[in-house]
Amino acid sequence: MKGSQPHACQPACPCAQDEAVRFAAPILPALCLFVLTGAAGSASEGDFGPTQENAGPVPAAAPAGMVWIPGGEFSMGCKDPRGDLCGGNEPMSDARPIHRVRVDAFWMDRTEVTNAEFARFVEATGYVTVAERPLRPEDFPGVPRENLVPGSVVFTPPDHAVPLTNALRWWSFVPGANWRQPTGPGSDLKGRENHPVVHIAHEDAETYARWASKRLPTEAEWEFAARGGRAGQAYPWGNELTPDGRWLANIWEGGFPHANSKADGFADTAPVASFPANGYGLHDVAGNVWEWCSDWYRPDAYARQARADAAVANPTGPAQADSFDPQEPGQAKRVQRGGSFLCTDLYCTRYMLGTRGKGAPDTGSNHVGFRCIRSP
Ligand SMILES: [Ca+2]
Ligand SMILES: [Ca+2]
Repeated sequence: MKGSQPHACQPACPCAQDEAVRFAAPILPALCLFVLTGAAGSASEGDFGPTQENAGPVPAAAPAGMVWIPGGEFSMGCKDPRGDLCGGNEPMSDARPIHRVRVDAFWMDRTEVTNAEFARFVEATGYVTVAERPLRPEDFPGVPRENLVPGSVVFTPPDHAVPLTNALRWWSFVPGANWRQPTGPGSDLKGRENHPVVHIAHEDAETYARWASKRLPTEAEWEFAARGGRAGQAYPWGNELTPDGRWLANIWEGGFPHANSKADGFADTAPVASFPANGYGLHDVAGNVWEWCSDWYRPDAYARQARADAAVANPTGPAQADSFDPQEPGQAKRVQRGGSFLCTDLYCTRYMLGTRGKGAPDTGSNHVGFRCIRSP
């Protein structure tokens, strides 16, 4: 990133680097929200070794909308990006140690699942997403019945700068918000058919995947694919956030959360594939919407699975009972990857390759979606 122009990044982060973001409202997605504190404690940086793709021909007849990911051995994780231009303020401790991992080949959706694709699934199956279902009083003891209304979490930014210490300043539970009504009653999908579907809970994504004879990727499969055959890069396109001043992902520019400059062209989700694909033909593996993976989250997952003597083959992450988020103990979480249109180097640089996100499985929001894979 040396030689980058400073104007390509945001002004200096207004937050102190040791400032903890503390909020544990169960309605909130994890995502960009958990920032600035190291999750896993110290871990060795490690080094990136080469990506060694599996040999062998690409099978004929690619499934519609999918690209071939050859699989192979690669270095998984990321270095502490603080101090790098555009590296943000987070140590990304949960993405270390960088370690060798091997994954088998698979097909992967070249884009996030779109509203049009999800609508075909719902039309064929009558599926009702988690955000559309009535809330059961027994699941919410003590909550008045009149408050038990279906809905989801929507980005509702203030019109002025606010301290980045409490995500409730820009997230709200909106009754009636769901994939059909991304910002709540009165909103719809008109003109958004080719945008990624949002307000997707983990089970919604899994159910869609099964219907499509696909599955969700493991975190290792997702990262191998997102790296596009390259090793140790900060972004799918290289090591500079905006080469030649070009924005190559739908993230957030300007003051967060109040003043999106839309320098990349989009304040909200963008139609899928609005930006160039990575080396494997995958679009939007950085930004646009977060993508669910099949793994349960814990911050020390890599330390537990890494081997010094060999690559870890096809890791699937910890068991549900072992899932742990120090920022919301007691809430098992699934891994999410890639960041979203709300990620910014002022607050959350999880569009950087190798970084990790997490979310309560029953909680979608208007920046969480998914894509699927299929084993050959
Ligand atoms: Ca944007
Ligand atoms: Ca994405």
